[in-house]
Amino acid sequence: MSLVDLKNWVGEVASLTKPDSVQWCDGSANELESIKYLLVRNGTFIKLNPELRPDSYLARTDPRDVARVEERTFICSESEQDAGPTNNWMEPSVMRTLMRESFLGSMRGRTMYVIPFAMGPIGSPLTQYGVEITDSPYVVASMHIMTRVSADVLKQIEKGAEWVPAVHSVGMPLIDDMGNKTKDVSWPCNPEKVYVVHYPETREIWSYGSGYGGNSLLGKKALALRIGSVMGRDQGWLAEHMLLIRVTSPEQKQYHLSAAFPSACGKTNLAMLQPSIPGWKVETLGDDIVWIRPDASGRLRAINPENGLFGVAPGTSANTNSAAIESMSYGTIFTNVALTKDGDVWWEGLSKVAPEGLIDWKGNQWEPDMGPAAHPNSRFCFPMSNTTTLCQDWEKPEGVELDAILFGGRRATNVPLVAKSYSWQHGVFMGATISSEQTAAAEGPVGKLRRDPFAMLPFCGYNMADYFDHWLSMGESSTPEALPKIFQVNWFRKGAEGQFLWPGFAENSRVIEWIINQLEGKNKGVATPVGIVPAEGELNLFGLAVSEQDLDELFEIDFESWSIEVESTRAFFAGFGKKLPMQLELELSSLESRLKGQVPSRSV
Ligand code: OXD
Ligand code: MN
Repeated sequence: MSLVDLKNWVGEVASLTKPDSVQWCDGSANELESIKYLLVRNGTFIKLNPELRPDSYLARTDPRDVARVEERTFICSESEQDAGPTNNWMEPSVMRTLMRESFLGSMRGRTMYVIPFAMGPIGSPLTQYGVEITDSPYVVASMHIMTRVSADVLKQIEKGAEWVPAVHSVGMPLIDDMGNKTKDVSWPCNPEKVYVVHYPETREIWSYGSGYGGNSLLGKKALALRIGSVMGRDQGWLAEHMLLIRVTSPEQKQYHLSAAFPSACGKTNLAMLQPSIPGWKVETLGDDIVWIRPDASGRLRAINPENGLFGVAPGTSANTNSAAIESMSYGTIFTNVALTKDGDVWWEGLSKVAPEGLIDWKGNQWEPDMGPAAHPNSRFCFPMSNTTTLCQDWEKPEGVELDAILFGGRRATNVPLVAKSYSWQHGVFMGATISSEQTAAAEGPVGKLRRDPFAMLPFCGYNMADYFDHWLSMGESSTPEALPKIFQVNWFRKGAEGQFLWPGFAENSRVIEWIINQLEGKNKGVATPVGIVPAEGELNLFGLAVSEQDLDELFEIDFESWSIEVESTRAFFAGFGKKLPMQLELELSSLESRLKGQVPSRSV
């Protein structure tokens, strides 16, 4: 679609939504300043104390608009089968009628912003372009951080670059059909009528009723993952819910690792890891989304298409992620955290004791018996350039070569601390069978175990069984030597008393060290039914107080509970019917026979 198409489309959306005015964004610092000024004037932003936290703001959402709404997220492919059993689907023509009705006059009394943005460095062959239309200045300010908003995107479109049209409205017009005016509120939304809609064939996005980031910053989950995964299927690449890091060993050798964990399971912490073991260094390339493409030599190359971090605040502290704490010391937008007496922010886990005189995320004077002061899914949002652990090559247009891929989840039982897959196919099986205890990142019961294949359950824009197949085909198109090796990790295993068996955070560098030693062939590991785990003495435990018993439990593979896990995987796979790739069934049978067979289990 050309620049003329873009201008026509903007005109069409304006005549449907009927805003008071249309403003084209250019991504400049002045534009951001005036949007922030407007947000403070509207009461959406509270300016934090500039002496404590310069150029930073707090936004409080409507308490009904605090997370991604998966049951209102739709993949409207032409055929229902293409959306698959894990997505909500509606006939595209029916949804288009519904969207037209919803968006009709939805921006009355508001400004309609047109945001040209790039996912990836402008001009890079791996980059995708988009244009988001929104009536939310909060979205404009956040898109400035999370994507590259720039008039240069229009130049790329003029030169013929493809772009994804994305329309967003908070769904709360200020003037009704009769011409009556209503007063605006600090967080306009329409929570009873949320729709986050994707049309994969025409690569369009329409989002209505929610201002919360995951539903409204359409470059992120909607373009970079849902539409991105469809583009990847069609063009031979992968759009993944992963972090991306560079690890430098004491020998100064560099490795690049990506890792997929479900939402709010520690991707940002691993992305900014400060190793506890001497001589090792970790640098950040991305914390949430990675696009992976094979190069001419069959190596997989990865880029982070985002420009910022939108991380979960609770639990983040100088102990758990000191780099994140330093990186958000200025130029950060916080959403739904608590406000301190002196105009700074606070959340559960930032310090052991809550400061006195907090105002909670709903704007009320807070008392400890009132539940959390910050919403469990409250967020910080800062540009990649703030990141103190930023890797200088993070914007390299050709991306970095991937050496290892990690899959993880939040599992109190069964899954060992680390296991290496036996092959690419076995690694794909590990990704396809990720399950995790649910977090507050999405609406739904926290703690319930759910399958989240490749951590992509809410983000895969097509049939998940075809997506598994696409992963398998990526392996077939290269050689085992050129492909990254796949590992499964679990920092969250608990002992009989409900205590975490592994300290996690900075100590996870010990697991990374073992992984890299595996890549280098420096350690042999022990074959177990679920994969290769560290042999006795291979995991560097120097200076760490983990008891022998806890270590045994961390790697225990209990036949009974794994048999239940196998049955649950079988039932999960059955949901994909005939579309499930036969290689995954084979992997399940192999796991079953390894469990029944005599493969030695690890002794620590
Ligand atoms: C996120 C999520 O916001 O995964 O990154 O929910
Ligand atoms: Mn995420």
